Amino acid sequence: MVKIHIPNNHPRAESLRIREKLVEGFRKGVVVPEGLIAHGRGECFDYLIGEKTQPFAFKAEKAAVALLLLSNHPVISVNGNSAALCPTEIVKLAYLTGSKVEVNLFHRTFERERTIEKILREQGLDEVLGVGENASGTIPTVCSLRCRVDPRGLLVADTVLLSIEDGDRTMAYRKSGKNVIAVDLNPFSRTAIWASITIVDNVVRAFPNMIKLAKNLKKENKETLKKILETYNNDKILKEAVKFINQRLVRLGHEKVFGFSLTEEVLQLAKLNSVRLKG
Ligand code: PTJ
Repeated sequence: MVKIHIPNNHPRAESLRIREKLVEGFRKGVVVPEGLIAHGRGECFDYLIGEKTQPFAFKAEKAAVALLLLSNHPVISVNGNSAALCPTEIVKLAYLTGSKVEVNLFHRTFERERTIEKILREQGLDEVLGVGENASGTIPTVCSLRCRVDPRGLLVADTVLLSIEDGDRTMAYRKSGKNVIAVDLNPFSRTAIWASITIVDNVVRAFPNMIKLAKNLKKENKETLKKILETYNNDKILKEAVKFINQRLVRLGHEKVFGFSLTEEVLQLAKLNSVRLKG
C-alpha cells in the first residue's frame, strides 16, 4: 500500500495526518466506509470551532473527568473511528480514571471486534470487554446491534464515555438512568443534545486534554470533584458552543477568512486572473 507523504509545512498537515489514520484504519478493517463519511462531517464542525479546544469544550472535559472519577462503574465505549484515532489515549484515560473499556460497534462483525481488541491490547490494556460471546447482555431500548453489551461493562455501567456516533444509544442510556459523556464535534447532533456532558471537541484533542486533567484531578478529594459537577450545566455549554460558532462566522464574514483579509484575497485573485488573461 502506498504511504502518503505529508510535508510538515503543508498548511493542512495536521488535518491530513488525522485523515491518514482513518484511511489506514479503514484498510485494516477497523473503520467502516461510513466512518470516513462521519469523519468528514466532524472535520466540517472542527473548522467552525477553529480546530482548537475552546473554553466550552475544556469545561466539559474537566466535568467529564470529575464524573469518571466519581463513578462506580465507568466504561469507555470504543468504536472503529475512536480506535483508529486515539487508542493509546483511550487506554491511558481508562487507566487513570479506573474505567473499563468495551468495544461496541454499530456495524458489528466479530472480525472488527477482534481487530479493535488487538489494537487496544497492543496499547497495554489487559481487559477488553464486549468482544464476541462476551457481549451476552442486552439493552433492549437500543435499536441497533449496539444493544449487545458485556454484563461486566456497559450493562452495569453508571457512566459511559462514548465518541463519534449517532444518537440512538445516548438517548436510550440516558432514559435508563446512565450518565453519558459524549465527544461530538457537532453541537446540534442528538448525541450532543441527549448527553449528560457534551464535549464539542475533536477526539484527538479531547482525550489528551482529559488525560492531563485526570492526572491532576485524581489528587483531589471527592468534595472538590462533586463541586465541579454541581457547577456544570450542559445546556449552557451547548449554547456557548453554538454562540461561539455563530459569532466566529459573523466575525470572519466581516473581516478575515483564515488569516487573509477579504480585500487581500480579492487582490491576489485579481492578479492571478490578469496573468491568465494576458497568457
Ligand atoms: O465503528 P462503528 O461500526 O461503530 O460505526 C461508527 C460510525 C462513525 C460509522 C457511526 O457511529 C456513525 O455513523 O456516526 P455519525 O452518525 O456519522 O455521527 C458521528 C458524529 O461524530 C458526527 O456528529 C460528527 O460530527 C462527529 N465526529 C466525527 N469525527 C469526529 C467527531 N467528533 C469528535 N471527533 C472526531 N474526530
